Amino acid sequence: MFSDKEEFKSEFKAQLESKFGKTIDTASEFDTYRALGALIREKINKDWLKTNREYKTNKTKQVYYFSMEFLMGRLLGNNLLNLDVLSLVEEGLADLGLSLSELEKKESDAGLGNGGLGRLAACFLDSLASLELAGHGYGLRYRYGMFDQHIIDGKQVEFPDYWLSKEFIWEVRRPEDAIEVRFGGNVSSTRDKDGKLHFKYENYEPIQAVPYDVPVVGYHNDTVNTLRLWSAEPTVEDTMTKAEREGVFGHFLDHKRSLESISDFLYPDDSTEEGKSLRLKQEYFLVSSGVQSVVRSFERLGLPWSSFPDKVALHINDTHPALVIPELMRILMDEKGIGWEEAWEITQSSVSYTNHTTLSEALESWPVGLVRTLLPRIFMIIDEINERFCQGLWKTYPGEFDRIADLAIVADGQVKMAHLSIVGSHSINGVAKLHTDILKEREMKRFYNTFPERFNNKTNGITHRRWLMHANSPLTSVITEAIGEEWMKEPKQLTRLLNFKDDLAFLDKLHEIKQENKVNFAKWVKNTQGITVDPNSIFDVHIKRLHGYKRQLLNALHIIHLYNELKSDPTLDIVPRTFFFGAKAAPSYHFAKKVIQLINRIASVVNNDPDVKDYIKVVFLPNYSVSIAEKIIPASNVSEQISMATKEASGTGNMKFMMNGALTLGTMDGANVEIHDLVGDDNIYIFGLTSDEVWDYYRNGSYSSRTVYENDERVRHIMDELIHYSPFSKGETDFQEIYDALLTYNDEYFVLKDFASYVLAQKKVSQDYQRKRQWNLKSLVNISQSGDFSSDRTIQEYAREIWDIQRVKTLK
Ligand code: HBZ
Repeated sequence: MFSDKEEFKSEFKAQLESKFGKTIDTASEFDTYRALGALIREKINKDWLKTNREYKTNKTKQVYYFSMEFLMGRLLGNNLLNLDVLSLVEEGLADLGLSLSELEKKESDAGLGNGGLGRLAACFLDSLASLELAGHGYGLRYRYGMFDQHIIDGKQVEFPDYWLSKEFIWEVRRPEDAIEVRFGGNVSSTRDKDGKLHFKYENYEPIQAVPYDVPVVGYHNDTVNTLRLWSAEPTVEDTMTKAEREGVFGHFLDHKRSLESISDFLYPDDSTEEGKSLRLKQEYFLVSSGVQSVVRSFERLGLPWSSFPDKVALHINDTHPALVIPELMRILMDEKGIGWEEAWEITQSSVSYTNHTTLSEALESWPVGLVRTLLPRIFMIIDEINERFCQGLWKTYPGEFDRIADLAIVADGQVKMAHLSIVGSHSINGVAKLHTDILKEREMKRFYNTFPERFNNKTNGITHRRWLMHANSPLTSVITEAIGEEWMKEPKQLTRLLNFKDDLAFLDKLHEIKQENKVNFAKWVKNTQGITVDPNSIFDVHIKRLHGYKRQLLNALHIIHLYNELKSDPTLDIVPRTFFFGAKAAPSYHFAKKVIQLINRIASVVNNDPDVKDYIKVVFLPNYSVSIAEKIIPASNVSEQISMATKEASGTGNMKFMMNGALTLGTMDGANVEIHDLVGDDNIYIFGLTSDEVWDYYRNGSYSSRTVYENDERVRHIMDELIHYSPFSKGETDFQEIYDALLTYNDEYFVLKDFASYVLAQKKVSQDYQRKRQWNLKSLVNISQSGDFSSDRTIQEYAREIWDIQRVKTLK
């Protein structure tokens, strides 16, 4: 890499001159950022080549992680960290009068994801490379990522996120590896003299998929894996031919644009399936280009097809890429001449699937007519998979029509993608223990009874490199001073911090770091939002997508309650708190947008009321992103993880906060259950109904939000303030919809039901926060147990139990 700081400086200056024709004095900050990026890329390239060569020569088994989303965030800082040149570069730049942290800000966040699912994929890539595992990401190169959120007049307004306008310095376009993907048209079949059927696909529309490769750098090793992002780029020839055929040269550009639109934008809905045909096109575009390129690489090994599953693992991140299954079948049968049984065996042994949700509105299904028109050959194959599967079921469960109809892949005029994924995979996993149990015992019970051996749990994780070492370097240093460096490669070693639980000086140090992070964050809030926040107040943070089940509304109602208490007794002794929110709502999710409006209304009331503003403050951070998460999590005291039990599959934010010493205030949902198991009752604030209690309410149908309203005066007061004249309603009907959801429609997510217990838990938080030493001890326990939630642990489990892959070489 660089032998020392001086070498870095001279290479950097040379780069600036040769590539950009600039000197330190004449270069803009953006030029210097690009020059630094180009220099680092050159260094990475060598190891990238070496890694690829090594995989090829050793015929290493490769994992391809297919995901419609990779929420990468910024890459510069993390690449420098993983390359072990972070401080060298930082110091070198400082010598030249430049600040690395300022240059880092020049990079746009690669926001190619909605939330947890997309960020998990990004953490997994970091762990794969860091553990020297041959695993790559396959995704789409959206021209527009997750929308840019502005708050105007207290409401969310969406703007396009044209992240590529700034040039994405890490990608390499590889036109030589382009693939043709085909849509529409029709299929005819003929029989040869041996009676074998041959399918001919005609009149289709071809689209070029051009890969852009992004290097994924492992931590302190020589491994560089690949994130391959496909872009739809029609060839001029195709477009011209079509225009010629149809005699519409005038529409040449329209046609070109309509083809390109496939990889234009990320769908911003994280938990509802809209069933748009462009979305299905995107899914097949990713799948077909990806599987074709995987098959090409496999063929270069010169091995028999039967060894495909020994060399390739295809993982599907939720059902979005489920067409991997029929696409691989199509290639093996139609292009390679393999028979159904063998093709099926190969496919099923190669594919594995992760489920991320049990929300019924998020389950994908596509109308048969749409699939048949857009992907005629793929539909035929899905239909045949379904036929054979149902026949098999008939043999095991003769006469059980209901069961078979319930399990069928094609039913009620729909293709059910979860069913296709289960039937076509050898492994199906949930993302936390509770979630996997719910899949096995409830949502996928019949499938579990049919294929029990396929189901397994892989509790999510996060990369401690980005979320602790990079985001919180002061805490990283203190940990390392105490227990040495090994934890960085083996995060479970963080448990050694427990040896310091009686060390007052160490606990004080943890406290000082948190304070320092809070002060810095408060400065950032002042600069960007113009809001003054008190670093001595409790930083209580609720950052995640806005969704009914995540219950930002419960937090908001509680703030109204605190406000009411303070107004009725201004002498009330309350511990000052700052409530931070960051959340994007899907543009078409009206209710979620109303909650954002309510939070902003509460902020404007509370922050401007002289009676309360020194005790409670509310800050809504617009355009919540990976970069904002990296700033706020190290500065947090309380982590709000308050979903309605049974609804949050895992959560990963909860893990990031814990690792940075914040205490969880949460329900027994998702991975909160496992955090609770690890830290124990004293080091977490658990409240609300448990999953079993929720199931009981469902079974009895006995929940009545109206009864809560009638019996709890506090609830009544808050609810009435939403619709009657109050500082929050301002006499308008803005929040009628929220009122109705909670009372007229019986509160789908049990917000009012859990209100009382949430208030109690929040009180306990305030009391405990005042006992500094105990609080710091709780914080220490959380950090020390967080190693279990490193995505390195998760990825090792996937590698061993699902993908059957091993480390390529040992760590340096
Ligand atoms: O996946 C999330 C779960 O809600 C969360 O509990 C879990 O921790 C995380 C990682 O396993 N699910 C999502 O983030 N889902 C999506 O973002 C999504 C995106 C597009 C869709 C559907 C869901 O069409």
